Amino acid sequence: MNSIDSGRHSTTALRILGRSSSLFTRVPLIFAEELGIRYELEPIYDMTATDPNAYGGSPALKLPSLRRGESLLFGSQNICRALAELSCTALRIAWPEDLRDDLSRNAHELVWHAMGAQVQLVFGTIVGKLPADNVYFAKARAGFDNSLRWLDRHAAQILGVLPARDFSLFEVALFCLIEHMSFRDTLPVEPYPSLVRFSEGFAVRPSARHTVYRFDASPAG
Ligand SMILES: N[C@@H](CCC(=O)N[C@@H](CS)C(=O)NCC(=O)O)C(=O)O
Repeated sequence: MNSIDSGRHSTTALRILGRSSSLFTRVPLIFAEELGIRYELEPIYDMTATDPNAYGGSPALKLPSLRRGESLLFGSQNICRALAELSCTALRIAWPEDLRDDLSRNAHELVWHAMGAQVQLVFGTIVGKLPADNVYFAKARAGFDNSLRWLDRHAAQILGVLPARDFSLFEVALFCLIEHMSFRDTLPVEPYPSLVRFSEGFAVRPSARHTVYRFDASPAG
C-alpha cells in the first residue's frame, strides 16, 4: 500500500483502480501523494479485455477509477477532484475552470488532447500492433506533435499566467505525459526542450518520485 504521512489526514485508504504504467492513472496518484491521502493501487492487468469486470466495473473499459466502499468514480479528472475534496490540506490547486485567458485554456485543451493521442498510439500500435503508418495513427501523431510544439513554444508564458497555486491539473498532466512518452516510446521528447525542462523540474517532487512508471507484475507471472 502506498501510504504517505498518515498523520496529516484521517482519510481511510482508498482504492485507485489503474496501472502503474498508465498516464491517466499517474495523474490522480500524484494528486493523492501531493495531498497526503492514503491509497492503494489495485492493478488492472489486461487492457485488451472487453468485460467491464476486468476494469473494476468501468463500462467504458477504461482506467483509472476510484473505489470508496460501494461507490465507483470513473476518470482521472473526477478522481483528482474527489481527492481534493477529501483532503484536509490548504494546498491551492489550479483547476481548468480557474483559467482566465485563451492561452492557458488552450494549453489545458492541448495537453488533454495530447494525452488522448498518446493512449491512441500506445493502444493501437504497441498493444494492438496495428500499422503505425495508417492514416488513423499518422493523423493522431501529427496532431500530437503539433500540440506539443505549441505547448513548447508557449511554455514559459503559460506557466506564468496560471493562477497562484501549489500545483495545477495542467502541470501534473503535462509532467505525466512527457515522462510517459519516453516510457512508452511513442514520440521522441527532444523536439520539445521547454517541456522537457519543465518535466525535469517537476520530477524532483516526492509525489513524482513515489509514482515512477513501471509495469505491474501480474500475479499469473
Ligand atoms: N477519459 C479517461 C481516459 C483514460 C484512458 O484513456 N486511460 C487509458 C490508460 S492511460 C486506457 O484506459 N487505455 C485502455 C484503452 O484505451 O482501451 C480519463 O480521463 O481517465
